[in-house]
Amino acid sequence: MAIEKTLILLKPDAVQRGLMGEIVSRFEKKGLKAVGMKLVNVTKELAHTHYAEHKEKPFFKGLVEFITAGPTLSMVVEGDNAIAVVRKLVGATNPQNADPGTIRHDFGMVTGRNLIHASDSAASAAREIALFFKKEEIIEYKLVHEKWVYE
Ligand code: IDP
Ligand code: MG
Repeated sequence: MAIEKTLILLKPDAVQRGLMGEIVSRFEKKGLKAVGMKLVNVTKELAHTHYAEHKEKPFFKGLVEFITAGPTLSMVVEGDNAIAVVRKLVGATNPQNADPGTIRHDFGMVTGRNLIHASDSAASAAREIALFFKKEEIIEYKLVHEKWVYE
């Protein structure tokens, strides 16, 4: 097993549309463990750092406006191969290309309102978790059902 942690942000559209519970529930039901969770008002500065790889893109200004437009639910989840598992549950960047059953397909219509962010690699996960969470905000604990999720 390769137990990993990954960063998930429920973007302001997900929060405003009342989809937090529905989306968090999907991660819980899958068997992932929430080890960090809080509402964050992403500042312009944090948005620029988090999305630095996109700063030359035409959509960058709109992306920063979107992610700073209201609170995000910021989460760290943990599990076997969690980075790839979460990206699969999230679906393709454009909700119209995302597979049915994924979060972006099931709740989204356009790329600029695609509900959720998830780290795309081990390096991104480490960088993004450190940007959004202090060490003491990550809670290490056992779930009683772990032996029924993993063999
Ligand atoms: P990802 O979130 O699936 O990893 P990225 O290509 O890393 O996708 O883009 C980051 C975010 O930037 C997307 O989730 C989306 O919110 C936004 N974005 C990407 N491409 C576009 C676009 O063409 N128009 C508007 N927003 C975009
Ligand atoms: Mg990305």
